[in-house]
Amino acid sequence: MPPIAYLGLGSNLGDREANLRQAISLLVAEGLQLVAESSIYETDPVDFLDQPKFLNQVIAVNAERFDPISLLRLCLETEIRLGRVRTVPRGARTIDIDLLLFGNHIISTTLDGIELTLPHPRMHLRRFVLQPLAEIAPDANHPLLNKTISQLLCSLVDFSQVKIYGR
Ligand code: PH2
Ligand code: MG
Ligand code: MG
Repeated sequence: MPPIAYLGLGSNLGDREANLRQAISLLVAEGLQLVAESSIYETDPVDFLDQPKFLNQVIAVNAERFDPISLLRLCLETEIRLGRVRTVPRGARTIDIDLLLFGNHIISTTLDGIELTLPHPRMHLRRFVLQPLAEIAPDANHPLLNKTISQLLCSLVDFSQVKIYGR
């Protein structure tokens, strides 16, 4: 079985839907094989509330040609290629690409100034991550909490709005 990685995509600036699509095509062009794609969800902002609504989506990729750091580097490079400028932490962005899970890896490291924590340290607290993730991988395991994604979603206390985006 090849290692499956789950990526969380988010956009709340510009043409949000086009930003998600372009992110996926750039990632695929760089050698990631798309295994599954959730619906697109429109979500209320969390953490930093005074910003536009997000579109969020989760994708599963076959990451056999990557290790966790090189995959994270690809995500960050793709954000830059799509014009992301980092101003307010957790604020508005054209595109955010977060590495949520990489197989069952548990990692906390910094390499060349890039911080990597796996599983993503806040993924289990966020409805805008767990709901799309549960759509494509309800039985995936959170290796640190030893719970499935659907179990995490059932006990989630984030009730911010996350609804399927009608195009
Ligand atoms: N990302 C954040 C902060 N808040 N809220 C929503 N709804 N969706 C996001 O992707 C998001 C957020 C920081 O990465
Ligand atoms: Mg993020
Ligand atoms: Mg990010």
